[in-house]
Amino acid sequence: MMIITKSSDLKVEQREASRRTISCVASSRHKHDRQNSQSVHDDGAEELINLNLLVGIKLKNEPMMLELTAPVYVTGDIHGQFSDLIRLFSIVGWPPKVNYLFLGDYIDRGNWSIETISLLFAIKLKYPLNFLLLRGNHETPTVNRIYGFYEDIVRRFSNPRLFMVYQDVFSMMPLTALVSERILCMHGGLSPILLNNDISILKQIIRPIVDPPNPSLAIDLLWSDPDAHVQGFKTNIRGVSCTFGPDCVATVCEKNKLDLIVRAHQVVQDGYEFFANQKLVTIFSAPHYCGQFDNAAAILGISKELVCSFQILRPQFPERAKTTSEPTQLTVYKKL
Ligand SMILES: [Mn+2]
Repeated sequence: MMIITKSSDLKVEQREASRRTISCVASSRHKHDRQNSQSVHDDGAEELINLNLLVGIKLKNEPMMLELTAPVYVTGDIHGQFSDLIRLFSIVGWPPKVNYLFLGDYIDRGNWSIETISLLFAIKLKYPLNFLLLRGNHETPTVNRIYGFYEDIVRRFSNPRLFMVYQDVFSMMPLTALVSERILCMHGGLSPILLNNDISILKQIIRPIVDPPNPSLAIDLLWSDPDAHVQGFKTNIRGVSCTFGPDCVATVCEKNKLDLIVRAHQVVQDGYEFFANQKLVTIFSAPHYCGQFDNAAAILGISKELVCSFQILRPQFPERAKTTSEPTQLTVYKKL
């Protein structure tokens, strides 16, 4: 399934793609500052709408559960931390040099949501087969209306359509990915529905889903959290979806012959954190999150042989010059 796009001058192409995106959103900032008026002008909104429409078609044609083959790098929450995303690509490799699977939450919280989602969508458009984007809970209108994305859009663009165009694209994003038949990935976590069904049910979720109902399989995949003190499923203190215990992870893995579940959705101090006897790992890829945490970010590398390792991005404080480290932990998941 995973096909690496071949090109002789990939780096040049990539730089051009990102520069175009940046110049488009930068021009919106500049023009807004200069004119600060309601008049209709070319603020880049039309170009972003076109980008969204094209990406929407790509996403719509993907299966609801992506099935891919390692090697791949799995990335957690980004939350508008554009410069950290650039740092991540610089360290791990610019697409399409390596395969990427992102686990959602591209926007909100950070200051550069539009730049972040635009760059990711531009790369998705150029390299759709080895640059894969799952949906996070922030890629839903009830959330991104409140946590920054909507305000970014209305402040910088005069086109009222733009916000809803983004929601249309988000409603088409796949919710899960299965790597080499052994590693299941999603943004949030497990659902009680997975106790009584095998994971093929994940392929049957119907799109578009603008705002997933609570409760539902879709909302659990986007919102649920592991909790070591829980057995089975319990109400989540977030007020949405549920929490699940290590026993649920063991059951779902055993039933579906899975080695590992990879999810994002929670800040973890080292950028990654294991749960349930290393059957589940949380990945978070926004270092120094919101400027309020001193967490590192991590990217999970899964080799062709299903050896998992973590690339760590340290927060960039002046007193801590170290920006990355060697892979810290190796866990071998053998294919049977
Ligand atoms: Mn989240």
